[in-house]
Amino acid sequence: MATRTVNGTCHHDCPDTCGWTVTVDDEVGAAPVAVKLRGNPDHPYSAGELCPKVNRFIDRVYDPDRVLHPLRRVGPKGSGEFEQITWDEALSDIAGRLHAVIAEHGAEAVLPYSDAGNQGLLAMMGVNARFFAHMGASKLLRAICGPTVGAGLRMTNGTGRGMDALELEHSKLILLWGTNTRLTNRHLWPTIELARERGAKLVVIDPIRTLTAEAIDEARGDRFIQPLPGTDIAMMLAMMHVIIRDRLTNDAWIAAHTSGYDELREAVADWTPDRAEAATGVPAATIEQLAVDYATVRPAAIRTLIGAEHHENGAMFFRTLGCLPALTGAWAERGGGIAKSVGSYADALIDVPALFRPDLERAGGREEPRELNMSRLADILTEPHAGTASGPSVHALIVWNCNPVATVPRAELIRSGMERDDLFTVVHEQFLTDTARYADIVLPATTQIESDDVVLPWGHLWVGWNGAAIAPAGESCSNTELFRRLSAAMGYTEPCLFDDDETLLRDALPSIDLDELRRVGWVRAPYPDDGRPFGDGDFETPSGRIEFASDQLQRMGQPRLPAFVPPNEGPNGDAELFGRFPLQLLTPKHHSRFLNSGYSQLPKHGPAEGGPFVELDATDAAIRGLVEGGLARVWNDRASVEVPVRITQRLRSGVVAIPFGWWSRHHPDGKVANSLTNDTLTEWGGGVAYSDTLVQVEPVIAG
Ligand SMILES: Nc1nc2c(c(=O)[nH]1)N[C@H]1C(S)=C(S)[C@@H](COP(=O)(O)OP(=O)(O)OC[C@H]3O[C@@H](n4cnc5c(=O)[nH]c(N)nc54)[C@H](O)[C@@H]3O)O[C@H]1N2
Ligand SMILES: Nc1nc2c(c(=O)[nH]1)N[C@H]1C(S)=C(S)[C@@H](COP(=O)(O)OP(=O)(O)OC[C@H]3O[C@@H](n4cnc5c(=O)[nH]c(N)nc54)[C@H](O)[C@@H]3O)O[C@H]1N2
Ligand code: SF4
Ligand SMILES: [Mo]
Repeated sequence: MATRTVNGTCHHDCPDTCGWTVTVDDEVGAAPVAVKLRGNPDHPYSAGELCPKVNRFIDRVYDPDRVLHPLRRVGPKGSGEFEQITWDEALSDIAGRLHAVIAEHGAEAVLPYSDAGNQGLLAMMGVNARFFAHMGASKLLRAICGPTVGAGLRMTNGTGRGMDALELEHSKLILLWGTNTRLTNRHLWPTIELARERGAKLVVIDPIRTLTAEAIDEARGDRFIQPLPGTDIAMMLAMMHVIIRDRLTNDAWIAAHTSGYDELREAVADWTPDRAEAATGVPAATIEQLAVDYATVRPAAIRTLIGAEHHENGAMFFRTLGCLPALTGAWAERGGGIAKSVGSYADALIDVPALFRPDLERAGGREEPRELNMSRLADILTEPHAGTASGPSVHALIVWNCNPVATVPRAELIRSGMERDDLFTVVHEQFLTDTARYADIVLPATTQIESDDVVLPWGHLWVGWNGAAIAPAGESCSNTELFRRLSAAMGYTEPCLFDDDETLLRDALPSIDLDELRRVGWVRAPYPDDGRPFGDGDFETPSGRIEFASDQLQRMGQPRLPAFVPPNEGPNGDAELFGRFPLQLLTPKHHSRFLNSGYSQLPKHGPAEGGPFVELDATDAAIRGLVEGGLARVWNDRASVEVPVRITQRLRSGVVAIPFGWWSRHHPDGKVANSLTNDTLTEWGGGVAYSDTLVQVEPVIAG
């Protein structure tokens, strides 16, 4: 066997952006075959380990269910009945339909719809932005994951920037706040263990006793804190109350680097731990202790990702969180501050105008097209003019890099929108996902080992090269190649729509030596040498200081100071709704073999995880006559979902959970967790509150 190895980088929407090595069998006369994919032991972050999702990636590449040819729908939308067609037929069908939609309704009736299914630079940002800008199509606000964290912190710090999470090795207190590190960010765990070996204490704050919470060792001073979902802001306000009351503030740092401190002090004066206990369900004494530890054990770091942004008050969560290190001056110390996504460090390497070519959008004096929020797909497809004050209904949907029917709130309404006869849908996919089943045309997509790319990470700083190890499987093509083909089929002649991958990468990343990157495999995005993102004490707010009081927020009609506004769809919101639906539903990432909805269909992944279920605590179950393993109906005004019951000690009474990531076909009644979830947007930042969902649960009586 003649084999060679090719280095690559995992493309998944995952903080770890691991380095891998693919072994390819080049047997003479046959097409090269990938025979092995393993973690690259030299990778500076992942160091040779992958994860239960990707360890079997080769099986995914060669899975018999992969879409390998263009398909045209022959049955009703959603039926999954397709016939194989040629690329030429597919492209001419698509171009014909798009031209007709544009002629009748205008280009804004076309909606590009994608997310980070492949977060390679080419795969996510390649020709697609130029193609749709040239067309004048509606724009998509991709804010279902992450932007709200930055938008919240920006109101306090002037930037979404934070610590490199590897700096946690220097911390003596680590708060894992709304992140399930051992499941979602497993390659950071060794750093946390290293800090613990050096004496760091760990606090996990999560409404679910997660896999990460299980690592808590109370004997060594660690703690698990379990607030009710959407209530953490009350706990932060009480922490600030205690820190100020007990004079644990760093007054010199506050005087030098912050503004609005007097107003903040007044705002938290009546936020006693008792009051926060009533809002959060966390004992006042626990909050007192957390506040004292946070202010006195140094350096103290808060690690967070995106779990807490998915609430109606998701932006304010991060705005308020940002005030904690400012009170104690934690940013001054190495290992102190907030570690969140570090995507902005690598993103700063992108020449944005060169890559996205926003000038195309306004070509010929055109107005900038409207922007539609991806989280409101249900409305967008079912209400005319939804999501914006003006503009046509959407009549063409081009989907790639995501599976919205399983991953976006109000799945049942999305389905009914996708069934519309006057909607033309194209899906570029590797598999016939819940979304692809609704397509008029399905186009086959390559996997990560079938094309070159550069992956910009958001969980660490190592930008990774991805080399194509094998040729595209079947007739599949990469995302950039797709948009070059569509450009030609549409008859477009703008030259930049036809840039090849190498040109795109060189233009997009002018400061990176691509040949060197290809040779070494990775390059580190610039980050301060002393480990402190704000070591100079400068902040990019209008005042140049951390803003406890924010004029900007006031102008936006938001509270000027950190404030706890309970979610409307929650125990302290709409009382009538809560009366009918008294349980808070979380739909978290739960399975170690799943990455969002991208793996549940595979034979070594879905079956090994069992199936979907609803988890609830023994008291909530007993009141309702629910028994372990029995079928339950979980419902609200949006949908009703049937799933088996799992009685658990992971949740407090009043909170239930259904894992997200399963497809329609895995659910007994075909309805996924997101059928139930809330698509209310966060107060600012454009995020979505799928974790503020109220439901009721009852047994399904057979017969
Ligand atoms: N195995 C696996 N790993 C993954 C993924 C996957 O699907 N599977 N998905 C990847 C993606 S796309 C992302 S963005 C990252 C996300 O990484 P994380 O942000 O770590 O993951 P989430 O599960 O979204 O949210 C983390 C935790 O937030 C908690 N949470 C929800 N509401 C609240 C609240 O009000 N307060 C507090 N304190 N906590 C709350 C949830 O219970 C959950 O345990 O993970 C990535 N990694
Ligand atoms: N209820 C609930 N809903 C959630 C979440 C939750 O925790 N709970 N998490 C949210 C979060 S954080 C996120 S990021 C979103 C994720 O939502 P999605 O972005 O929809 O994520 P996936 O389900 O992984 O779908 C990615 C798809 O891209 C395809 N794909 C992979 N590589 C390529 C490629 O190169 N080209 C093309 N064309 N396709 C490719 C995969 O086959 C897969 O079907 O879901 C969100 N929705
Ligand atoms: S999914 Fe995440 S943990 Fe798994 S290999 Fe990819 S980057 Fe690493
Ligand atoms: Mo995400």
